[in-house]
Parts: sequence; C-alpha cells; structure tokens
Amino acid sequence: MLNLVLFGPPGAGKGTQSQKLIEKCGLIHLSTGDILRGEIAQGTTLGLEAKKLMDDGKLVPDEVVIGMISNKLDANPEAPGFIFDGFPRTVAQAEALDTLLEGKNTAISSMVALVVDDEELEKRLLERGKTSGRPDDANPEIIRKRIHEYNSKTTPVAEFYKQQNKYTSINGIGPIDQIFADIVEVVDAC
Ligand code: B4P
Repeated sequence: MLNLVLFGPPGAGKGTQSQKLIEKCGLIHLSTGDILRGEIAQGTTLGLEAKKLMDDGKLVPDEVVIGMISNKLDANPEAPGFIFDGFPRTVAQAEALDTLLEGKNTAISSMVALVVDDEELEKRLLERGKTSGRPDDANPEIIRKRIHEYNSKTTPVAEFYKQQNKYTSINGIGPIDQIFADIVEVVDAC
C-alpha cells in the first residue's frame, strides 16, 4: 500500500500535484483543506467554526482534522493507498496519523516536501485569489499569517518524518510537469 504525504507551505503546489498523482496512481486523495471547505459549503457546525479560523489564516484544532481523517480512512477500506495533502500540519497530527494507520496494519511510505520561497508563495496565492473566491487567498496579510503558521507549527512535521527516514525534498518552482516527474522519481512505486 502506498501512503504518501505531500508536504509544503500554503501555495507550494500540494493540491496541484495531488491531482496528477491520483490520475497516475489511482490513490485516494485526502485533502483536509478540501474537506473543511466542503463542510463550510454545507453550512455544518464544524464548517462554521472552521471558517472563522481559516479566513483568519489560522490552523483548525488538531482533534477536528484528526477526526475527519479517521472517518475518511474508515470509509475507504479497499483503497490501494492514500495521498495526504495538507495533513499532517502539526506533530500531534503526525503522531495521530501513525496510530490510525498502525490500526489498519499500514504506515506512511514517504513524505515529499515541495520547497518554494515565500515571495513565490504570496504571488501564487494572490493570483489564485482572483478566481478562487477564497477569503484566505485574497489578502496579503492573511497569506503572510498562513506562512507564519506553517513556519511555527508545521515545519517540525518534516523533522518527524526525517527521523523515520521517510523525508525527501523537491524544488517546487518551475513547470508543473517537471515537478511531477521529480515526485514520481522519488515515489518510484506507480
Ligand atoms: P489548504 O487547502 O491545504 O490550502 P493551501 O495550503 O493553500 O493549498 P495548496 O498548497 O494545496 O495549494 P496549491 O499549492 O496546490 O489549507 C487551507 C486552510 O485550511 C489552512 O490555512 C487551515 O486553516 C485549514 N487546514 C487545512 N488542513 C489543516 C490541518 N491539517 N490542520 C489544521 N488546519 C488545516 O496551489 C496554489 C496555487 O499555486 C494554485 O493556484 C496553483 O495553480 C499554483 N501553482 C501550483 N504549482 C505551481 C507551479 N509549479 N508554478 C506556478 N504556480 C503553481
């Protein structure tokens, strides 16, 4: 079973590359950002709570996103593997994911981190904000707050996977197809 974590700051290309990996490898895509935006669109209590935090560039509480991922894993017992996109974003989430996968007799195969500098991230997200309708893409101040959240709470997750010898980083700047080719070379499984 191939279980891949796509890692990187907001705007690094995680969602973009996940779509290409799904087409090639037939894995199940689990994006916590997409699931949360789905909850917001449906106007659920969880969505209303999450919206306040997301619009302000903050992370949603660990227990909320861990519960969402646990439900999705249970809902896909026959999956050939998963792409985790935007999850885990804290060490507590990474530890919880290890436990959830252990309970299913599987584990994370590897983490691929997309490396992109802050200036490029801000440019990409502001560009996407012109059409995405996402409040968190529309305001440079919120984008900088998201990058700050990433630097303070999410970067330690890379260390967590480095200690398990599962971490590889890739240059996330350049043509999307070239970056995808680099990921496929690292993953080497589909
Ligand atoms: P996400 O939905 O994960 O948002 P993201 O990081 O902005 O998306 P992504 O990184 O996938 O976008 P992509 O680079 O593909 O999270 C949103 C919010 O949800 C978080 O701030 C947080 O509040 C909450 N949340 C989600 N998960 C959570 C968790 N686990 N714990 C707590 N809170 C959580 O795309 C960016 C743009 O770049 C696109 O327009 C794309 O076309 C472009 N692009 C991609 N590759 C490019 C390239 N090579 N060159 C030029 N442009 C490129």
